[in-house]
Amino acid sequence: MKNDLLLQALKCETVERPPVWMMRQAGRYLPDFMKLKEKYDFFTRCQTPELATEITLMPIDQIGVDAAIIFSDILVVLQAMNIEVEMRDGIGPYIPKPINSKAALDQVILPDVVDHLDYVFEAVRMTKKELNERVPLIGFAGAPWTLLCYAVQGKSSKNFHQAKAICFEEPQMAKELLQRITITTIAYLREKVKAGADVIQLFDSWGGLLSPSDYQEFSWPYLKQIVDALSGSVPVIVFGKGCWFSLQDMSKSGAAALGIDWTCSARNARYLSGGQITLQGNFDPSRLLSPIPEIKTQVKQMINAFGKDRYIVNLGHGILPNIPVDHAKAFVDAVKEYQS
Ligand code: 1CP
Repeated sequence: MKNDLLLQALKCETVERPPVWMMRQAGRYLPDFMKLKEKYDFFTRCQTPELATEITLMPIDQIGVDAAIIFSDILVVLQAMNIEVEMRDGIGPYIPKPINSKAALDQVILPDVVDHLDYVFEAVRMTKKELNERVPLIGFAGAPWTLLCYAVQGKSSKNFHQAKAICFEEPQMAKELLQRITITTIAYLREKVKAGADVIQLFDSWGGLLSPSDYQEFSWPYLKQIVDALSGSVPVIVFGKGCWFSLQDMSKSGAAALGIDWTCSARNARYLSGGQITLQGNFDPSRLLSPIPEIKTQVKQMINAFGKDRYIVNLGHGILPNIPVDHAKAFVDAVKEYQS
């Protein structure tokens, strides 16, 4: 691997500078991506390995990040489980028949992931070939809790009340769904690793909606099963947005690194995670709207706060669609210019 900074940081090795990549770096704000978006709908982009590969490589060539993340979506796992998912303009993900009853749950299958999701594995193989060992490739999945949120609520929501209602009114049903998602996700990620993914990141984007004790019941045990199943083969990064309360458990789980959002200071994150594990984050994505000199100053301060080792520079959540490309590039350049 020509640039293995990310792998070094995940092994807690001493690095000349920390690696940098950005969550959701492969879409959203890049003009070339917007052009493809006019021509092909969302799931066509995911299901066509040539397109997924092209999109995955854009930020490597145009922004200079130290890792690629395969272009896909966390919701493809639900599709494989016989849950119909559409991507609607102005709404985002839309599930016409939400899983909100036992009858609906009966329709949810444990799929053969190779039959249903081979297009993802093909995209991983093709991207690995095109990358030609320039930088590592990250594969990903959603946490079972975050996928349950969409499956039950049927679309995005500020608070996912219907998803929570199922958990608290019908906990056995919710847990059955969480377990089926977990089993499918493990099979899916094992195939992604077989296809060539060097690192796996798990996104628990809605974990912070749960109380710490409910997180222990409805999210963490399922995430932990996935970490246990994968961490022997590749480094696993766990990102729970708003999940500062779980950093201690996560740090003892076998995960190689933990993602941090911008509401948690570097100092608190290091304290809560025990000070040994690699951390990733946590620039406020909106901060990329600041003038470039300000971005550069704040990136330097952020690296000083986390420390250059056991650290992966990233945003605290996905990049926003309205970020100017030169600002995203300035964020990456600031890391490359870093001197302690
Ligand atoms: O037509 C389009 O381009 C739709 C926008 C879009 C894109 C570019 C969606 C719909 N998904 C994606 C790609 C995507 N999604 C990636 C690919 C790699 C990359 O862009 O770098 C990844 C890693 C995801 C992961 C994802 N999807 C998450 C977890 C990360 C996060 O942002 O919290 C979540 C929650 C989703 C669901 C989803 N898919 C798409 C949208 C708009 C959403 C979020 C909707 C919501 O706010 O609930």
